[in-house]
Amino acid sequence: MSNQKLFHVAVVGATGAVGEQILNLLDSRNFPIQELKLLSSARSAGTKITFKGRELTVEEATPDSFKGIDIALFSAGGDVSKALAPHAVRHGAVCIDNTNAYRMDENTPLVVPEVNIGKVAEHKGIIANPNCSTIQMVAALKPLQERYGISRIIVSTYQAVSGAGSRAIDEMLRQTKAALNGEVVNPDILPVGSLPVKHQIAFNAIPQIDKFQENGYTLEEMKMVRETKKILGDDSIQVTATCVRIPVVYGHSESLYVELKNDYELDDVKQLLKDAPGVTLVDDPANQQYPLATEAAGKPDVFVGRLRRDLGHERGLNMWIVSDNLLKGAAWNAVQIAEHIAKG
Ligand code: L14
Repeated sequence: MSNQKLFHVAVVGATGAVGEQILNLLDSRNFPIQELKLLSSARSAGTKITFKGRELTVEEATPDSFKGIDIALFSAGGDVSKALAPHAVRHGAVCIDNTNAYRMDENTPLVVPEVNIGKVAEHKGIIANPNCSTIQMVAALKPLQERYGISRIIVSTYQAVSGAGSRAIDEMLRQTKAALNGEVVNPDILPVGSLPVKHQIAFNAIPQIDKFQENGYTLEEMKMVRETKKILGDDSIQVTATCVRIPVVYGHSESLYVELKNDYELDDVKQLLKDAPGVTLVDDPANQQYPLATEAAGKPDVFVGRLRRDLGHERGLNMWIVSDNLLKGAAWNAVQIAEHIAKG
């Protein structure tokens, strides 16, 4: 389309694990770009990145970086979003924020396009991209909520190290090699870079993602609780979560138990999930087919399987949900929102 409007786009956190995927998607989706500005912290400024055959230099993000920008995609951590998104808004940009900074802000829509794209219209400059684990869960739950209603959710996650950034990927690979060589493993980043105590991730499972809160839950677990209610638009849904880091590079997996408000037939649930946008049903136990992180990696969809009724509760349902945490869990969800805005 030759008369399509072209946009001035800024990517904040362009050198990070999510930023890299955002750039890949803007490229492969042929996002209508007039000007692309790559921004980062001072630490990564100066890095060269090639986009559509042109070499771009990453600049340090400052309040003035956003002059003339239409759409700004933030994934450089909550502190950067808190400091700079208001300036981007002041300069007239729409911000799509991948961090935890604005998700629970009442003026900020929290959007998963398959669930609540209509909320984008209510934005006041910032649209929040939900937490990776929450996105894949609500994408699978939305059709069930519409059809049966949801009273309760119990979820345990098995989260990939890439969620904690490219340095956490390096750490996991380095530790794995060291352990296999019989060398000492020196934990350096996980579970939380800014906290003093570190744990080995190679050949391990760490029941801590993000910082602990006063109530004994981690912030990641509380994000799932609060964001799920906000996105599904129902504060009365009971949600409880346990979030665990495992030595997988790409793809979060989740064991989900959901209690529905009305009776269901398993075949109907399967059909609903088969028809749900952005969801792929992989559920064939006879042929040992179910969602796997290795299969989901690099793909945009949310994969659902292992569907089975709770033998002790008629309206209880178990399932296994897997998605690429850097794609649907972050970059793809953000670019979907950007595409919606670009369409006008
Ligand atoms: O709130 O797997 O967006 O470490 C992104 C990284 C949540 C934790 C967020 C991870 C964080 C996630």
